Amino acid sequence: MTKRALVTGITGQDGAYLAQLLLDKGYDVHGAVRRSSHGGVADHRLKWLGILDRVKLHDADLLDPSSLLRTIAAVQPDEVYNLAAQSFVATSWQQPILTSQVTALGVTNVLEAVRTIKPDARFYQASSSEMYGLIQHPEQSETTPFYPRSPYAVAKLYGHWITVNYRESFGLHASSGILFNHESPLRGTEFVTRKVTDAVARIKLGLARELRLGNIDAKRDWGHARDYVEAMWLMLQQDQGDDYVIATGRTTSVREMCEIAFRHVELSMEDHLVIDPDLFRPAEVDVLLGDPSKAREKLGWTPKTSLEEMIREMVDADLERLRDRGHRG
Ligand code: NAP
Ligand code: F7E
Repeated sequence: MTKRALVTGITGQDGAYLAQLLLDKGYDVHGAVRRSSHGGVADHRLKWLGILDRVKLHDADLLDPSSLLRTIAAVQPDEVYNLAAQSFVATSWQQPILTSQVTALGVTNVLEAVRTIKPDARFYQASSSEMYGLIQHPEQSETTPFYPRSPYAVAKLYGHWITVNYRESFGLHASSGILFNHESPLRGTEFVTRKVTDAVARIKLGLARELRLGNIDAKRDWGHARDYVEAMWLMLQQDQGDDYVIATGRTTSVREMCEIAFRHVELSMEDHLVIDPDLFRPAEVDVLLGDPSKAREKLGWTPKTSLEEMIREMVDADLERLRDRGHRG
């Protein structure tokens, strides 16, 4: 029997890679897409992966419960992956109410639709290492206490606990993946890795001269999105829903990540980097380092791509994109 999956946030970085993985596994893949005035732009990641014509898209917004109910009724999914969110931490201080509505309450909207229409569907919630914030232990695992440091992180904490609560209250097969930062050539350019690789490619091609960053002493545990979506799928293949940390177990500063990118194209970071105080955040998450032991032992999951390999892949993809654009004039 062909399995059916519904992915919210299918137009985002993870949604696109997850859709590709599920198609490769023979799933019938459906995505919930919110309305955009930029028709044909929102689905650019699905096009980049060459899978747009293989997924079925439904008009649904996390802020509109009836659109979720109708979509779940129409799709009758075996698995629901809730990846939709206002996901940019910096924006969450500019739009805290919207962030709470989508990233926190939106999770309840999806869970309610699942509980009402398809309670036997397996549910995945995209939780985040940002929930650890002001870290309470040098290595963060499923049992480390949370201390969120942004409206985004507070919203994700709600999403995490409402998922746990629906599992415990209603017996839903609901899992929360506490994913540490994961990146790829499909990452939005507002996030620091892609901002760096895009700028490095532009500087290399003579299209820009400088790269402006905020706090380059912040440290993150960075992995590849392609590896991380596999962990999401593995969670829903277990007999019971549960919570899992997905991380590499290595932490690197923004400064070192940036050096890797410049080194790849034989440029010196010092010649181009400008520190901009306006890019510092009201409250920072200084360092994150995940302990993925449980995922390794229970899911058999390990990351495949090193930070160096990923940054090189991202710089190369940005060089190619910019060169293509140049040819098209
Ligand atoms: P992303 O690229 O920003 O994608 C977010 C997706 O959510 C997009 O498809 C967006 O649609 C959709 N969306 C936003 N508001 C919506 C609404 N009101 N209704 C329906 N859809 C809406 O994020 P990502 O990096 O793929 O991350 C996927 C999920 O994992 C997010 O929940 C994020 O918070 C979480 N997460 C990410 C990381 C990471 O490092 N990437 C780590 C931990 C957790 P549009 O295309 O229309 O904007
Ligand atoms: O920042 C510092 C910034 O925006 C990383 C989201 O996917 O991962 C992501 O959240 C670090 C921070 O990611 C710039 O201050 C310095 O310390 O790439 P980021 P994030 O905030 O860690 C988590 C796990 C999620 O769940 C989120 O959805 O880099 N930094 N200078 C900068 N960051 C940005 N964006 N831009 C700068 O110029």
